[in-house]
Amino acid sequence: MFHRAIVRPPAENFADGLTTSGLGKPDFDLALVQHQAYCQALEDCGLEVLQLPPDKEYPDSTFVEDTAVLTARSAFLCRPGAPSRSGEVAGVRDTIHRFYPVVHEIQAPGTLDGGDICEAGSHFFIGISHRTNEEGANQLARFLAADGYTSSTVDIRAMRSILHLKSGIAYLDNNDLVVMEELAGREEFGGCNLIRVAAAESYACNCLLVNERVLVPSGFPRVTAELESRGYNVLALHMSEFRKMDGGLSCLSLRLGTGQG
Ligand code: CIR
Repeated sequence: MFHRAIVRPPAENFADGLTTSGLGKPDFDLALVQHQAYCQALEDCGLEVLQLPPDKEYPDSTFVEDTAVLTARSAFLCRPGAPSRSGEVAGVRDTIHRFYPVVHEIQAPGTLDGGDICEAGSHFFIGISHRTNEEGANQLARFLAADGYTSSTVDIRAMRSILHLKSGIAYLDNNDLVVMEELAGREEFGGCNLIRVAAAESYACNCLLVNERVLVPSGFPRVTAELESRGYNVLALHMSEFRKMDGGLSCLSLRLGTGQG
């Protein structure tokens, strides 16, 4: 169960962030409205939402998930792989320290983005991407092992369709893993119940279980229907402006579990 989330609303120069989507320039006012609805949804799921101030120095800083990995046992400050985002970590450090007595940090030459880390029960899938390198993955794996977790890596560097591992997978409950068709054959996921998502709806792979609800981006009826048919209580949220900047639902928050902070 989660009881708190850390978010950072987009700054007015949000459109200057990194993107490969080709979907056009995001509308800042609409992004703010969508962000507010996202925060409201988290509150409706029972979370206290801690809003950090918008940070114009880092146009991608609304994607706060990439700056840290939070588990029930520890916190890890990331070392983002995009040079333009490396300064974002300093902006969450104090907040993370407020809630965790022990905070580990990924060290150079390791790089690691939170979007590449998928917690699946007591196991973690760690994406090796153009943002997270093997050194960063190994450092995190060692920290996780010391905490009693297992982990495995999933190399997505050859894929052009996704930025981070969690752009293509989401772990829900009961060993259910939402997975894009392109990743569904990977043996790394052999132990999970796969909920396969066709290419046309693959953006909806980045969905998010928050207590009793699953947040999904709106506009993906097949994924929504599939999750509902499996008994999930789905809540659809408009994400168009964040999608234009390659961001998904999970990227917009850091979630803290019961017992932390
Ligand atoms: C970036 O390219 O870093 C941002 N424009 C999008 C980051 C999305 N974050 C995520 O998937 N965890």
